[in-house]
Amino acid sequence: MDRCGHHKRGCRSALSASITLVSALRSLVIKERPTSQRRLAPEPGMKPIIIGTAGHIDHGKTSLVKALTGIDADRLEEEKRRGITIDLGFAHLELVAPSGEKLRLGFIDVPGHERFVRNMLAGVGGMDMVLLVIAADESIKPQTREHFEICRLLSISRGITVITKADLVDEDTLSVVKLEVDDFVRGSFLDTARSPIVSVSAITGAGLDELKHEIVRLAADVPARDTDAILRLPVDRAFVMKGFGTVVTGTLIAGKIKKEEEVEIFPEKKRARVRGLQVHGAATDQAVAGQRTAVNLSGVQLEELGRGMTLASPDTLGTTQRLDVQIGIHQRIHQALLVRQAQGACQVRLDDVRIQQQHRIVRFQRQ
Ligand SMILES: Nc1nc2c(ncn2[C@@H]2O[C@H](COP(=O)(O)OP(=O)(O)OP(=O)(O)O)[C@@H](O)[C@H]2O)c(=O)[nH]1
Ligand SMILES: [Mg+2]
Repeated sequence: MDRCGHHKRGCRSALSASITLVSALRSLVIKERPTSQRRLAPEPGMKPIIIGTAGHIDHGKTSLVKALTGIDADRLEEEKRRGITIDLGFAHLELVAPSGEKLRLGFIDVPGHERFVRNMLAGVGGMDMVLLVIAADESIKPQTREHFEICRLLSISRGITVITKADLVDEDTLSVVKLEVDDFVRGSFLDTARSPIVSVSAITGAGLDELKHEIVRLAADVPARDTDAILRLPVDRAFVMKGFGTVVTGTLIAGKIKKEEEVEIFPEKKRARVRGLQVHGAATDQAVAGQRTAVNLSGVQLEELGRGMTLASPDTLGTTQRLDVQIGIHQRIHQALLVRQAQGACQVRLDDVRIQQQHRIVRFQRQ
């Protein structure tokens, strides 16, 4: 790709704006807790923030999470063997903002490989902010675009663009990549007028402090989640843990969950008891909205659980056969959207992509 010429025009002002922003933020002070304290149960009053990664394969998402938190989010043996992320990975870090507010950052690391985009999709729901990771030696690639569009379609409203592998390129190349990225995110939730571009190296550690400053700055605007609302925990993993039994994990998106309480698993409407709870790997009696939570359940088998289900308080949710669906189309897809009702089935067709359900379209309205 010719990185020069085209991108050199008209981008200086945006670049200088981001430099001004960065210098203004240097006055922030962040206190980091020693590693030995990081597995303690979160203190009450600590603000939970969920941060997701996004970006092309091998652009350094997992390495960045590890450089920030010290935790390797690639937990599967196959991931370690192949050197790629396959499924969602998790890590956490506590920071204290200059205001004294304590932040509990939960990271969700997603795979960049195009074949695992379904797993990426399962991770992005519930994120408070995203780190869009772009490698300095490759710049914008297909899954950079795809993940960015997914974040936009899911209305993620906060994020930071992180240029990784800054140690692999010279200053001139880095500047050109920044200009390309500036152009790419213009007009979006990552526009440099409100979201910075930070360049880092997971190898040398360069830029990591600045990135933490920016995370803390954005975290201040993340609204607190409603801990008094009805408990809802969408399941993103279910597994059996030796000596404990069935465990599900997910981001608690509303309400709170307590040890020993009864929960209902939707849509199966199966009841179970909360035998144990963990937040970021530490045992606790209660988890609140915004926290990454693992729930040890009794009265339910692994086969009855899976990604996509929701844990809630008994009798608080209902299942339905009628949905209002708003279909958003990826900006770069120009093919016509075809929605039709055929033989009692609803068919949504987009070029060669088909979504077919044995349900009926009651009304279709084009906006
Ligand atoms: N030189 C250099 N190498 C890096 C840096 N960050 C990551 N790498 C290397 O790039 C390769 C891919 O890094 P990962 O962190 O696994 O990339 P990823 O984006 O998580 O990859 P997927 O999850 O498979 O999409 C590894 O060999 C890393 O060591 C960096 O800042 N500098
Ligand atoms: Mg990875």
